Order: sequence, then C-alpha cells, then structure tokens
Amino acid sequence: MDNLKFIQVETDENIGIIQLNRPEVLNALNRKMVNEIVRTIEDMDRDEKVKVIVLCGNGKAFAAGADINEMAQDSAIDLELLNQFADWDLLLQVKKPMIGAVHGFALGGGFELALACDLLFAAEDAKFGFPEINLAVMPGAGGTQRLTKLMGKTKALEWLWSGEMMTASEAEQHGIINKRLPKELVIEETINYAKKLAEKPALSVRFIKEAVYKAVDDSLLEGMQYERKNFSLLFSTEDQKEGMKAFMEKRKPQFKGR
Ligand code: CO8
Repeated sequence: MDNLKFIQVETDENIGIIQLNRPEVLNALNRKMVNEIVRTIEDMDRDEKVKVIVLCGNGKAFAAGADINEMAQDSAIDLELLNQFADWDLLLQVKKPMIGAVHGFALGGGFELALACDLLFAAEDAKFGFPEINLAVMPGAGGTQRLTKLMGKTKALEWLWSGEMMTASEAEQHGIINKRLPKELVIEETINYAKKLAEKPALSVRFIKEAVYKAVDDSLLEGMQYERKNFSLLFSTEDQKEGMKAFMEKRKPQFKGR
C-alpha cells in the first residue's frame, strides 16, 4: 500500500510487521491510520510470502486509543455516515495469524486493536484498559464484546465501568495475553515466535484459527461440524500427505503451505 503516513511496514523473512507510528500522540488512532492498518493487513493476508502478521507500537505506547481530537465534535449522524467501523469489521476476516506485541499503553481503540489480534505478547510495562467511560462514551470497535468473551461478564463489566488500567500481570491472569516479556525484548521475541509459527503447515494454521473462532462464537455442535469439515479438507493438501509420510519414514517434514 502506498503513501502510508501513520504506520511503518516491513517484512522479516516471511513475517509482515506493522508498526504504529504516531509516537508524539502515543499512537492515537485516527481514521486514516486505522484504514492504513487494515488495508495493510488485508494486503499481507493475500500475499503468499507473508505467513504471520505482527502488530506493534512505537515510542511510549502501543496505542492510547482513538484520536480524541478527531472525534470530539462528531455527532451520532457523522459517525453513522462515516461508517468507519467497516474497517474494523474487516479484521474479522483475516485468515493468517495476527500477533500483537504490546508495550506501554493499549487503551480504548488501542486495546481493541490488540484484542483483534489472535495472540498477544506484552511487555512488563504494558497497561491495558478502556478509559472511554471517563469521556462519557464506551468502546465502539469490539471492546465490550471481545473483552467479555475473554474474561466473562462479571470481570469485563468491572473493568469497563471503572475505566482503570490493568497491568500485564493482571492481563495474563485474565487470559488476555499469552506471555509477559521484558520491554526491550517484546518485539524481537514476538517476531521469533511468529517465525516458528510460520514454519507450520499454513493451511492447518489457517483452519485451526477458523475453527477456534467458531468455538468462541457458535454452538458446540455447529463448531464441531465446522471443525470436521476443515479436518477433512486438510486431507486434500500436499502438506498432509508429506506430514504423515515423513512421520512414517521417521524424518522431518518439508511443508509447502499448500
Ligand atoms: N487522542 C489524542 N491524543 C492523545 C491521546 C488520544 N487518545 N492519548 C494521548 N494523546 C496525546 C496527548 O494529548 C499528548 O499530546 P500533547 O503532547 O500535544 O499534549 C500526547 O499524546 C502525550 O500524552 P500525555 O502527555 O497525556 O502522556 P501521559 O504519559 O501524561 O499520559 C495517558 C498518558 C494516560 C495514556 C493519557 O495520554 C491519556 O489519558 N490518553 C487518553 C486515553 C483515552 O482516553 N483513550 C480512549 C480514547 S476513546 C477511544 O479509544 C474510543 C474507541 C472507539 C473505537 C476506535 C476507533 C479508532
């Protein structure tokens, strides 16, 4: 994607890395920036060379929320007509693994962006929260839904009503993050993890992701039927033949991602 103003994009081997880049305002997310993030993720999702997508912050924060200056004067009608959340909905369709490397503040829309990732690695200094209540609003890009699915109604309400920030250790206890890491290592270690994940057979990785989100959203029966279809479908891949043959021949498999 050309003309990226608010993010930096690079690849390291087959890992696509998106770094939020408005450090002077703690990476506050304006609409153009969200659009840049989502379009870049979509491009990476279609790029066969990219296997895993990593999102990270820059400066003092992952992201301290939506850009308050941009939206302060908006009316409800403005928001409706802007349809800005359509960008956020596209994140639900990403097939490849997305991993967030969070340091510093991940607040409001920044926390919502982190929660849109499949896995989260956080620095010891990470602070997560939904301070929207203190602005007399509420999360609008999935925060109430994703937080509740992760930690349950009772705890989610407590955090959303208080607007307080949770530490990395609290986020770990609530099952929000996968791992806590020293601040100076969080991006590097996340990329290392992503590289290991990128070695796995890509279609298994993809279908497992789809099936797990079915478990989050659908009934057990629907989820199990979906899982079974994906399980069967993987038997049409070259990687499945190779993986099982390699096991029987007692050697390391050579996966192609198809
Ligand atoms: N929007 C705009 N500017 C911001 C934001 C923000 N969310 N957060 C920080 N900044 C700016 C500050 O205004 C300041 O700018 P300046 O230097 O020009 O005064 C600069 O970043 C540095 O910030 P601080 O001086 O305040 O830094 P501190 O270390 O003292 O404080 C805090 C850090 C506690 C994070 C503080 O900046 C803060 O409270 N920020 C606002 C947090 C917040 O309320 N976030 C929620 C916003 S609402 C929201 O996210 C709704 C989501 C809706 C859907 C998503 C759509 C994208």
